[in-house]
Amino acid sequence: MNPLPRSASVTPESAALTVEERATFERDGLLVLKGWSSPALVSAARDASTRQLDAREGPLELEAEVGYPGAPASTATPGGKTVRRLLRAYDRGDAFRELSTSAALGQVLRELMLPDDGSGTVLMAQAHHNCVMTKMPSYSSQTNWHQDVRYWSYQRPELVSAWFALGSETEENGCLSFIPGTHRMNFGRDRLDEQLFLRVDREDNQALLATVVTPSLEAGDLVLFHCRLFHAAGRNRTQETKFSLVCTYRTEDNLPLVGTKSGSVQDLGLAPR
Ligand SMILES: O=C(O)CCC(=O)C(=O)O
Repeated sequence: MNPLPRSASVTPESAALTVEERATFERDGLLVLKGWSSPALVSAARDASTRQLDAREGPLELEAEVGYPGAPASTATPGGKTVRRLLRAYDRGDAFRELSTSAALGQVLRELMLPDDGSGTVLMAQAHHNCVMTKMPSYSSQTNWHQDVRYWSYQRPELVSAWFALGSETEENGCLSFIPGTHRMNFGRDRLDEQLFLRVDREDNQALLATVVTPSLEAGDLVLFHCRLFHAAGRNRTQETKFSLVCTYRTEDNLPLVGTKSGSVQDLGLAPR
């Protein structure tokens, strides 16, 4: 029998997170919740992802468009049509909606993002992430060290992303690595390259890279990470596509800036308890 998913134990009366979990997130900018999603929901999201990838259901983002190391040089070269993301995940079916806007997730996010008196609301930001990452064999790329917020435009760089593993994620298939605590640090422009990736040739950055963590994930695990936390991922060196749903959340008082991509789509409320 499958163990009860972690999310099922979250009730309106209970705190969703322990004091230690909240402290871990505050310190590291990262929290792994093992066994968060139910196997049935993960399986439905994975099946839908596989089906939509096979049918090339848009909107899609291709590896060649991103142009990261290892990506095909153009859409006309071998592997050039390799998909990196199924965009607009929320609109792609019930399983994605249930995972990304569940009441249980809302409770966790409120505990991490709202003031201690719990005032305010958390919204899902539709303009960023809101996708299924499809890391495919052969032509997937390497994502260098970056902060997600570098191209986002909000009043404050205070958003949290939720990464739902829809299968196992290991170094071999290109899982995420993180540099704990970097969400609380300030990085001068000279520590980043022209595309705002962390410069790995600098000694100060190398000292940080000695502290990297690479959590292996199983289907159903959830990773929450701060938008200023440096993270990276390798290529998929297996023969199987890795699928992960990733969505981003803001508090209602942290508004997207007018006229930017961040403010181009209406954000979404999470399910009430
Ligand atoms: O899976 C990857 O390659 C990394 C994804 C990521 O960090 C991003 O798209 O911001």
